[in-house]
Amino acid sequence: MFPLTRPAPLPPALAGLERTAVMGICNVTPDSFSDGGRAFTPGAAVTHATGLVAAGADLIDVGGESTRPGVAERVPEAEERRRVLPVVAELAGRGIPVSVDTMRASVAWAAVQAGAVVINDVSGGLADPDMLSVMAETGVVSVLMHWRGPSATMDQADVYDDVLAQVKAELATRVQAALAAGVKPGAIVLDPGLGFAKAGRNNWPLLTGLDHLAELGYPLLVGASRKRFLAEVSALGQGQAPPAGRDAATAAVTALVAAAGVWCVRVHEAAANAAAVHLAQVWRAYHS
Ligand code: PMM
Repeated sequence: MFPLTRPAPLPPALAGLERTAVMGICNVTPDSFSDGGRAFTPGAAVTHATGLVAAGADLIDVGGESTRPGVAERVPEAEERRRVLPVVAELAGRGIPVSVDTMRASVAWAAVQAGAVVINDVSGGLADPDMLSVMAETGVVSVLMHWRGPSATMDQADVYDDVLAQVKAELATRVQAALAAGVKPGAIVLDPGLGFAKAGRNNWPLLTGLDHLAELGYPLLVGASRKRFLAEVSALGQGQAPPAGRDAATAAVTALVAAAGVWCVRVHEAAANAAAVHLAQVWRAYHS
């Protein structure tokens, strides 16, 4: 177990949390892999997000671009803004902490102006040369995920000798780039990027080796929710379980990584994951 660390510049409701935060996913897309289409209009997205908060989510991650392996096409910037910004503004206006899931610096900037308190860039600042400057200028909590290229081709980038050591080293490189761009160390959160350029077997060393990633000195975010590698464990039917049927496995992972001390889990379903986080909080309290 490593200490539960959290990034500094957060709204009081999140900064005061003594447990892993639950980040509810609100994909405003017609094509995300597990929930695409469910929250495609702004009104439906807000309803979905407030339902996640009612079920126990501490913050909501709003995204307008699918990252589905192999097939995701880039969404034009104007369309991404049209999807994301009204939802960010509405949720922030209701006092809900909002994260924006985007690889575009301009969208991240506009979302922070609309009230977002976290920038979540799955490319770790690699997809848009201006992203790290926006992270630095806004000063908000910034998630740098391990990434080896766009979703359309990332499955081919899944080549590792030692996945844990290489992901750790590549995340360290992103941290150096962020610090060089002026991002404050206290704003940085790291994410191993489960399922991104990682075949099923490559996700497990990352999940079980989180203490090694924590040695980098930054809070961690884990996004295992409903991902394909969960369905590959035999009890779930050798890859047959549909994404929403992976919620039980997701909650099990949440309990384990929350007990290990991650800052945040990014999940599609809130109730079971919030319960898992609370259980892990008790577990940590009794752990000597
Ligand atoms: N996974 C997805 C999208 N955004 N962001 C972070 N930080 N970590 C992740 O693992 C992550 C992410 C893909 O899942 P989705 O299509 O269900 O949102």
